[in-house]
Amino acid sequence: MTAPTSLVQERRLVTPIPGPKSVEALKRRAAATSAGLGIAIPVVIERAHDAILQDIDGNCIIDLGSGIGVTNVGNTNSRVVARVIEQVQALTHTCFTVAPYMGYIEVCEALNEITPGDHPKKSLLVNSGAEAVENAIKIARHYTKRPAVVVFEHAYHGRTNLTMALTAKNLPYKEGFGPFANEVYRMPLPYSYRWSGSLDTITQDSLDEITSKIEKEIGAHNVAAILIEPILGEGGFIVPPKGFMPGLADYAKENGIVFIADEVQSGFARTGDLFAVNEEGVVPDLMTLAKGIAGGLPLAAVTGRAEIMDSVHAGGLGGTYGGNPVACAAALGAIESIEQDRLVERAAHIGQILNESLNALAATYPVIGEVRGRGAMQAVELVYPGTKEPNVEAVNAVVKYCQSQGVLILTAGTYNNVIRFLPPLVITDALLLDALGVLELAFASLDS
Ligand code: PLZ
Repeated sequence: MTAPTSLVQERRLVTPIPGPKSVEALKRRAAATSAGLGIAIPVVIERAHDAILQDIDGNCIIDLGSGIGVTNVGNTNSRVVARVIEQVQALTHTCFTVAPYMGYIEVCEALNEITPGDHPKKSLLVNSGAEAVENAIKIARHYTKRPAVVVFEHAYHGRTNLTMALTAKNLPYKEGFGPFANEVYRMPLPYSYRWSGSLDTITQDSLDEITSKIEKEIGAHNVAAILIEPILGEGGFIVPPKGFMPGLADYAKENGIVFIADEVQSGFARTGDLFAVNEEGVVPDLMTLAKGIAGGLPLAAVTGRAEIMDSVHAGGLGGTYGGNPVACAAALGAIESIEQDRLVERAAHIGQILNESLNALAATYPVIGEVRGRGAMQAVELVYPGTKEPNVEAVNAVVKYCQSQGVLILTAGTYNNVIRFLPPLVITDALLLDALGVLELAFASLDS
């Protein structure tokens, strides 16, 4: 068997970013790939391990994005790689609904076990986060025989037709791609930094407003599902106030509504808990899972109450590739790594370092309006000093500076003014501190 990949965990620049080979390759990218695809950093990556990405010019870049929260266990994690190699040589595909195989069953058993709640659970495997969300809505509608879906401001749930309707932000996700699916109702989200009411009563006030809107505008008896990200990802790492998630889950329960937690970005140890809902002991009826589930291979899942998952007729759910054997092997490796390498604790530790450093920066640079997040899911919202006006200019300058020094960071936010930090949970303290040093220089280089 091939030895697991390794790469020295050090930032190292041998050319400017982008280097000459990347410049040439990016010309081919522009000529060959759809202009509809964005790009965060203008380099082409050749190999990676844990938190280091090496580009085709030989630059070693610190990855603070994990491919948007995917490589929680590190890139080319050795447990994932070993299982993938073994699996790809044994069986590449049958289609689970044609002829089953053990990997799919084992992943579902693991998910039923590790997700919150000790009631009987079942799972469905698919290929992407959007597909998981679509299936969760299909199942909730089938189970309740109701049409309406309640979603929130600042939400992100995917790019397919139904999930575009569920996603809040127009540009870039929805512009020109309609018409969208109907029976989707958007509710206000208690975004404390931008909440106009009193912060003392934000939880109760927002819950009252939402439940009153549901009663008046939809009728609770017409609502199949309430769908929410426990910490909003693309929306800018908005953490709903304490008590909000439990309050929403209780309301759903009282009204026979399926409560769905979209943990695609917040799940798999990211927040210093296995799942973000664990923080307040919320037990969703269904959860949508993806990204961190399989250490970089395409896999996603819906996991939840057996009676809901089993309410669908045989043949009602499926897909050619869902739960592909190689992706399942990767998931078993990733789940093993989360447990054996104690990544929940590691995420909490990373979160502490990140949060302290970002708060220290905020004390010096008034362009940072707020530091927020949980565990290794932290962000800063940038504003024009003394106001809450979104400062996209500063975000772009900081991102560009970091890139030029070999640090990859991602942005987010409804107003495009949030910098988010989602490092692999195996990042060393030394590498993280090096990246944070670069970030400090980036803020120091701003004009204001
Ligand atoms: N639900 C909470 O964060 C994916 C989007 C990247 P897919 N977020 C990254 C982009 O620009 O396309 C996401 C998410 C939440 C669902 C999804 C969708 O997951 O695997 O990208 O379909």
